[in-house]
Amino acid sequence: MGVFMIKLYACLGSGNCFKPWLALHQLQTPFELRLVDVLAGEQKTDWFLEINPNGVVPFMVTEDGRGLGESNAMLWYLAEGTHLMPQDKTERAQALQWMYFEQSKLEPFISPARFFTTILPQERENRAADIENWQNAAAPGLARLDEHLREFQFMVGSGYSVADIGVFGYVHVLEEAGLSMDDYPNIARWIGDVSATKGFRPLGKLGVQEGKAA
Ligand SMILES: N[C@@H](CCC(=O)N[C@@H](CS)C(=O)NCC(=O)O)C(=O)O
Repeated sequence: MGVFMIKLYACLGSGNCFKPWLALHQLQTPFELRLVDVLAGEQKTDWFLEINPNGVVPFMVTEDGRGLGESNAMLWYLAEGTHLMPQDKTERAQALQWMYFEQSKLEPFISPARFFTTILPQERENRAADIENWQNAAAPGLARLDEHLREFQFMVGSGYSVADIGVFGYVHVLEEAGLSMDDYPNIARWIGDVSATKGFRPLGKLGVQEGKAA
């Protein structure tokens, strides 16, 4: 255990920022939240680039003062030694498998489709062709996920884990990307189950009454 309180740099509305934020709440780990205004470009300003030269959020500074990028790496760090980490070696690898799947087959398409549909709706018309391409590109990954969740209650067999949080981040807001939950009944059931886990908080609560100055 280090000497600092974990510090999470995050922006409002982001599925990637939501992931470590939700894990921190569910694990009841004390942390400090610093909101970064991505729409205003704050992630590319000098003060933030000094902390994270990659210029993106989420970014986490751990108890020993070292920095960590990538939402799913943060989840892995937070889950270590807790009930969110599967006990079984193969299940730990399966958890990683689904977290890579999320970053390669789901997030790269759901996230921009949602951004230009819901976060910046004024761009929706200009980006209509791109949005449709992203929606089409997300569909096979979502169909595969739906099929998996027909067989399993959660992402790995033993129950709710770090993999559920990683996949949930963007999948639970797929309708904000113009996709329909009616196409994915098992995903819809799983979203209900994840939302009912202990200490769950919705994405809309990120930053509400907890943002702090730098
Ligand atoms: N793969 C990264 C994605 C991080 C990312 O793209 N963050 C977005 C917000 S969700 C961002 O900071 N965008 C601003 C930019 O790229 O300048 C993760 O999972 O953490």
